[in-house]
Amino acid sequence: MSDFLKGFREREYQQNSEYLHETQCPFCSMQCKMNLHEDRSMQKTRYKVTPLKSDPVSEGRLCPKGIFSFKHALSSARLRTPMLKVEDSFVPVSWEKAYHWLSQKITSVQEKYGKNATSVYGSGALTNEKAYLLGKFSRVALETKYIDYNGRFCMSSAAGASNQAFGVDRGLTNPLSEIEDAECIILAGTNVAECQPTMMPYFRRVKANGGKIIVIDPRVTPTSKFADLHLKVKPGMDAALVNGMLKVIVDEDFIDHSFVEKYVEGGANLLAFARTIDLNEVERITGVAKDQIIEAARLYGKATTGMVFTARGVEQHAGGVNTVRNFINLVLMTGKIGKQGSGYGTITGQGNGQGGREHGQKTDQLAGYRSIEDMEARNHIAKVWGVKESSIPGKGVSAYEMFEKILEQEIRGMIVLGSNPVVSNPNTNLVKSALGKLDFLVVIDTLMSETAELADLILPGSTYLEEEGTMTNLEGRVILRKATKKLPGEARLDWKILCEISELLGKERFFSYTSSEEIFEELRQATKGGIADYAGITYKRIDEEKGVFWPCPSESHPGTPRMFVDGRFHHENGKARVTPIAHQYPKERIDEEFPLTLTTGRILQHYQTGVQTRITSELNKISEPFLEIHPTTASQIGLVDKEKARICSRRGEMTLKVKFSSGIREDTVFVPFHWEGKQSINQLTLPALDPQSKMPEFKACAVRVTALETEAVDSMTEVVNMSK
Ligand SMILES: Nc1nc2c(c(=O)[nH]1)N[C@H]1C(S)=C(S)[C@@H](COP(=O)(O)OP(=O)(O)OC[C@H]3O[C@@H](n4cnc5c(=O)[nH]c(N)nc54)[C@H](O)[C@@H]3O)O[C@H]1N2
Ligand SMILES: Nc1nc2c(c(=O)[nH]1)N[C@H]1C(S)=C(S)[C@@H](COP(=O)(O)OP(=O)(O)OC[C@H]3O[C@@H](n4cnc5c(=O)[nH]c(N)nc54)[C@H](O)[C@@H]3O)O[C@H]1N2
Ligand code: SF4
Ligand SMILES: [Mo]
Repeated sequence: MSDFLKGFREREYQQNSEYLHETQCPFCSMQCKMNLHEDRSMQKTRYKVTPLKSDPVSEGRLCPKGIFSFKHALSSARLRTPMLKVEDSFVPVSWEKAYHWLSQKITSVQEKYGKNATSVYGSGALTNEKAYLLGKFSRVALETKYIDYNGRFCMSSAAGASNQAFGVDRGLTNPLSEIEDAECIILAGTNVAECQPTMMPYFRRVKANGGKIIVIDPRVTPTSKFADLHLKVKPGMDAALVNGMLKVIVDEDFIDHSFVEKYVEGGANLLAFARTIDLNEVERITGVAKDQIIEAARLYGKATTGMVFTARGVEQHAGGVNTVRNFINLVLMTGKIGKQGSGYGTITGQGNGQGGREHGQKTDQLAGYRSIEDMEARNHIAKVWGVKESSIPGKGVSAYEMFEKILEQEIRGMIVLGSNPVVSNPNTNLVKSALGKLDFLVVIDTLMSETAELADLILPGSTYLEEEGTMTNLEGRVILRKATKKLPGEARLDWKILCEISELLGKERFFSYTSSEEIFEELRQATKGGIADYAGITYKRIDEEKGVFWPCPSESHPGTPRMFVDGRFHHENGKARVTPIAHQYPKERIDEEFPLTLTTGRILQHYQTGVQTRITSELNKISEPFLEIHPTTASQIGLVDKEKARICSRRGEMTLKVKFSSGIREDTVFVPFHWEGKQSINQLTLPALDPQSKMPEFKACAVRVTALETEAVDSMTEVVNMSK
């Protein structure tokens, strides 16, 4: 343990049996800092959480998920011992036995079918240290090319677009503190009020300063209610909507000509394309009135400063990369970037959605956002790891495609860390049947997830309370989370588990870490000179400076809160790139049989597949699965508010309680994805992937909603796997 961390532990104070642990919320990308109070004065220890006023990101705020975030981590439902499946039920076993079983499995699968028959599935919830270690574990310990992670569903389209346009992908190009300097904000496909609630006050300040907020979303949300202008776009049609805005911006000359000339490549081409756009056609295909498009373009175009934010609403589409590029086209053509209060941001989702996508969990990537196909990058990483460049495998396939590889019997074994793919993938019927075909499935989790239930071996890992490490928040700020509690039962630290499995495979010399900080020290070397350069960041600096923004190439470098200052972009010629984007329709068009578009997303109380929040009664009791539908559409079908209806796509069918909302488009229905089993909407979603980012089209597929005959409710709750 470093002196500095020792110092921290000593700083924990004890007062009337009350202990205070400084930590941060494990959930979304805001990573709000908080204090966990532990009161041991009574027979049963009591806990509560309070926000940390000195946190520059949350500014001392917590949302309900944060306030109750200790519940799952300290619950009796925590996994406390390894469990091996014997004849369909789990039997607690010792670590020794678990590892013995696992090493035999890995060895026999690899001997029979080759190293690539084993695979790894990671997560954007993991610390940078674990994300980095998992990438190394898969390439050095398992020697497999098959590694990918749930961030594929989360960030990859915006990442792809940013890399193409700017030559680098860092969530927000500006710190949150600059939002208030923007005169106009565009929030496209992002429901901040429910998904990053503690970020809302930053936008409130924009309004207080006289700025305008535009929200683009097919439905009224707590975020859109706050907007000055709400464009209720048809799901999947955002690229067309932006083309409409670009047309107005060109015609009314809101272009920043000198910026485009100096710093942007492809401007003339885009201008010529934008002139050809027909606003009436845009109105027809997007469902947004022409006047509203013109108003939005004027608000953003006339503003001297402005920021555009996108999230999963525009990114989780088969054309997600192109759509985000079009939003960035808007930003670059108006020169609103690289300045105080002007920039672009994809609002990262998971706690370490940003860092998780930088250090090698992506199949085509090595630490520091390096490409696994770049010889220089491979040589650099090989040196840091102490292996031969030629021993580092090439790229495998994306997250969903790994399940297809299982069905093709190319993958025979899988280790999952920090994800629940049987609930979070599209078309989960396929995912479930794939997992059933594996020779072995190992899940390292802290709670019994639906994926863990299907495992052959469950290994009890660590939560945010027990494990120190760094997380990179939505701003690109690397922050340090300290360990505060002891592990329950026989649970072990995730990173130690990875090191121990490496040892089973005879690779202990590459994984001989004694602390998370030691892994971070290696990560610094591995990222040095890369795109996401952490070389200058140390635990000590993070603590003293309340986080350090990457890129930070040396210890004397201050870090980079604002990117692209003075128009310096990261492509070789220093210029950013714009390009004409032709809109595309969702892959599955509505028709007579399936006349409505299903879009999916989140609600305030639950987190992701719900494993961590469904067991918290304070959060769970105020929410239940539902299907949001416009009353006009509902009455045409004969639905009654709050009663069950049947929803059906080409891949499956389920029943859900109906919730009327006059705020949603009449041609669209919305279902959150937080529930499992028969209530999991991903039974119905479409696995169409963006060809560039491989992100699935979670946000649009064709469905039919029908009324349920009351007496038939029971038989119809059975999920019909229509793909069989
Ligand atoms: N409460 C809560 N907070 C979370 C999470 C959670 O599970 N629960 N998860 C975290 C994670 S990992 C992520 S990725 C983020 C996600 O954060 P968001 O992306 O903000 O959340 P979503 O609800 O998935 O989608 C946002 C909005 O997109 C809209 N939308 C759907 N289709 C379209 C479309 O075609 N165009 C446009 N413009 N909008 C569309 C939906 O109506 C929805 O309101 O949240 C993070 N925070
Ligand atoms: N229909 C639809 N589907 C979606 C989306 C959507 O908008 N619509 N959004 C997609 C997005 S953006 C995302 S990010 C994914 C999320 O999908 P998942 O990653 O599958 O969802 P989580 O519920 O976050 O699962 C995390 C699991 O890991 C465990 N866990 C968390 N942290 C740790 C840790 O540090 N160590 C260990 N050992 N275990 C840990 C939790 O207990 C939980 O079981 O879902 C995607 N799926
Ligand atoms: S905003 Fe996000 S990080 Fe902050 S308390 Fe809520 S869920 Fe946790
Ligand atoms: Mo996400």
